[in-house]
Amino acid sequence: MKMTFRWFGETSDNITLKQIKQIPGVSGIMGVLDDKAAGAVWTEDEISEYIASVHAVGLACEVIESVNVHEDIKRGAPGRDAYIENYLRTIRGLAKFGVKVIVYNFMPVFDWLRTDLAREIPEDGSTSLYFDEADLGAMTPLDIVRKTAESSGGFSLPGWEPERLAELETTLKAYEGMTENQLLVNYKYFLDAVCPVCEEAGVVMAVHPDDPAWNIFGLPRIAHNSAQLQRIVDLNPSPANTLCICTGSLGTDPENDIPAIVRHFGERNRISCMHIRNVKRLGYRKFREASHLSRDGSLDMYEIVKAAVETCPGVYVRPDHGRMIWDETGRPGYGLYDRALGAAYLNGLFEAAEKSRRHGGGN
Ligand SMILES: [Mn+2]
Repeated sequence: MKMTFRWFGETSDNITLKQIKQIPGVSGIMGVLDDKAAGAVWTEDEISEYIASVHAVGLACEVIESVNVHEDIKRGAPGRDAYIENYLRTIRGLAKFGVKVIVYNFMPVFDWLRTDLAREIPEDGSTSLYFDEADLGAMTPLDIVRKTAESSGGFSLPGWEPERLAELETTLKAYEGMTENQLLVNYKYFLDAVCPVCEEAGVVMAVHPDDPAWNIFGLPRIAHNSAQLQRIVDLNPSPANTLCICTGSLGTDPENDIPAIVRHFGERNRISCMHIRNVKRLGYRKFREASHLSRDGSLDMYEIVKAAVETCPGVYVRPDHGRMIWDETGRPGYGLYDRALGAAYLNGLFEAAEKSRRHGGGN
């Protein structure tokens, strides 16, 4: 297990690399060039400068997240080939500077979605990200993007910066009538183009599951349960076609057995990275994010870590969204304190699971 921490870059993150370096057991970051629009090329200069800044504090930078896929690619629109060409250039550039895993998603229009970014947890007064489908019912996609921008302390919903709001309606319209199968056909076209280049460059793609784990606003979504993830794996047999298992995203659906999913895809060498966090389900399509501890949420974190230790021990992992605690302010879900506690807890579970395995106690 290589424990890492998400970092948005010097100008987009209020957390410093030095702070990350001081978290016990964290050896690297999962990075992102946060100001890059979907479809834009990440130039070699930009990549090398970013990665050099990470290396300068003694952290590794072998995973890059949110190399976002342009909507034209997901929609199969005529412009897709040019955007795929850009994507290939970015892949080659990242690989050149030591990146091994590229995390992306194939969710139409929306990345993760919440109805409240700072819901107070009654037991302790901390706040966390929250979702209730019933609240979403009364809101339009535009409402939710606006509300997110207003309540996020200057940070916007991934992909939907306020200045792009005007495009949202057009983009949503373009998906009207699209079926899951059409989306999968477009997805295969994308994978068939990128996988050979990844293999040549020595890097793998890792798709992040849908968050929450169901369809929203009538848009087709194709990555939120084991059968769907298997379908993605089957789209292209390349070893570069891998998964980023995000336990909190998949865990929003009680039907998803996360340890079983980890074992299934881990045994098949299809997991290259994991976001390991807990989630507390509160009812039908209603949940809040919790501390990473098993007892605070709906997931058995020990069983998840044990499954990973036993089937894919080399994966990159990181804690994921944390609560806001100790009066911290910052990017919702991405404060320092609760994620650092999460990393420490996960490291404890790894040590226990690894020793248990070595001593023959695990099966
Ligand atoms: Mn995640």
